[in-house]
Amino acid sequence: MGVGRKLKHWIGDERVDLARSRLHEFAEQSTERHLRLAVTGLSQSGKTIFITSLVHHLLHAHRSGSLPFFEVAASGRVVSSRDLSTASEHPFPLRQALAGLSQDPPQWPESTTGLSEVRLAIRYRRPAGLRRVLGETGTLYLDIIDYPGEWLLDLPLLEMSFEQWCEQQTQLFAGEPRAKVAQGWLAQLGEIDWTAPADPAVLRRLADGFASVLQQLRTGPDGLSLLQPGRAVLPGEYAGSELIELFPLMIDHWPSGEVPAGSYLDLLRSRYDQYCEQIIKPFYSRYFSRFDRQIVLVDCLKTLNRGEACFEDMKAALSAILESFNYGRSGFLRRLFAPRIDKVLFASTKADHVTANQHHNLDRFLELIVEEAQRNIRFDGIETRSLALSSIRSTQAAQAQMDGQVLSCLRGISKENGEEVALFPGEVPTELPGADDWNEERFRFIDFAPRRLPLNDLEAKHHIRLDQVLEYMTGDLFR
Ligand SMILES: Nc1nc2c(ncn2[C@@H]2O[C@H](COP(=O)(O)OP(=O)(O)O)[C@@H](O)[C@H]2O)c(=O)[nH]1
Ligand SMILES: [Mg+2]
Repeated sequence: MGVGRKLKHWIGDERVDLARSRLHEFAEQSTERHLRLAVTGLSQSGKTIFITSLVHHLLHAHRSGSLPFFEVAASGRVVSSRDLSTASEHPFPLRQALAGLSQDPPQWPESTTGLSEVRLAIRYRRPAGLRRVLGETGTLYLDIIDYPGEWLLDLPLLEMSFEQWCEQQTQLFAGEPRAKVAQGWLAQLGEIDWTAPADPAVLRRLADGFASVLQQLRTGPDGLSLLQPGRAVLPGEYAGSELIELFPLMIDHWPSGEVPAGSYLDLLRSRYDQYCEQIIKPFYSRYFSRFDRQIVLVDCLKTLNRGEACFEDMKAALSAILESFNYGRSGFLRRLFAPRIDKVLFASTKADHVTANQHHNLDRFLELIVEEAQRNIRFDGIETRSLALSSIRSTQAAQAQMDGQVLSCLRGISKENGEEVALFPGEVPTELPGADDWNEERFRFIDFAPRRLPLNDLEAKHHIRLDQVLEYMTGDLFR
């Protein structure tokens, strides 16, 4: 403003004065930019590894050439970057993850269960044309937030009463594999008089039982994802809290008439309301509403391996998750806060599990799964695309001869037994599989042990397309 005032006296022209002072203000504002980039996905989709590798490559972007499609890095405009995560309330375990991945033999990091964040400051030189107006350099403050996709599965509860939720879950648990896994637990529900005065210890036992049913469904052979309440699966900061001792009442005969105060049913119903008010809503208003852009990670290959039940369930879970970005439909999201996310990237992780000629199929396959959600998101004015990537490329291309033909194969170390394997993992379908496509032999995408991620001297071959992710999500801000 000071400069503007002086100019006014000197030039004596109101209009010039105004234009100059605006420019000056703009220049001041634009030396610093902030971006809150959220990363989510169901558990094991690859969030921790993705963030670890992305941040590692970013922190080396000023001197390694590992990000050829990330323009600010490739053109040598990154001056330096700093990790400011210690200032955060929930720091992301970057150092531990890197230590494991860079040791010999390298190890995948432990799985994480809550929300955490990395804070980076990236100092960059502006493109030549903008330097004169905006100054030589600028700083982007980049927060990357990791949170479980499972928590987004709770959003629909906000629009349902406890009774409606119970009815919906009863239908869901009538199907396999849920019915079989929950059988014993469901029988316990039948033994209780739900109108009798509640004993909190009994409710706790049942809630623990339900949480372990959900865990079994998640880790069992079908690897289910559509599990509620999300905090019973991944409690985060609510571990051990009474607030998450909640389960759907799935009984044949719902008690009729007035619900006596202090009864089991009364207590369970008020737990449900508390869960909505004290856990779901605060998550959206405190965290979700402050995200600027979102990356959703999906492990498409796992679901193809595990078969139809896993695949269909993941598809349903994913569309439930994507409701959180569908502001048009979710009117109550708008009532909670003013939406601010302007870009959503869907990424199919672990692309190193397939040969390079299948990456395009993997892009396409993910697109098919999220097609409808993407259409709705675009309608709301949000930019979106899908992409296959690998955070830590752990396989190498190889070739094999079979019946006189040359086949593209992969070589890597098996995660399960640590032995070197060479295999032809199969093709990624370019259409959603129908009931006939699920035969045992079709897909063989095995898990690999990580290839060592060096602490220095990073190269483009250590990942697949992380640079494209960075360019799409942040490229426009390095001006
Ligand atoms: N081959 C390969 N495996 C990966 C990659 N990213 C993740 N994984 C595998 O996926 C598992 C889960 O990843 P993690 O990041 O912990 O998932 P999260 O639960 O979403 O945080 C890891 O233990 C690895 O086995 C990758 O880029 N390549
Ligand atoms: Mg994790």
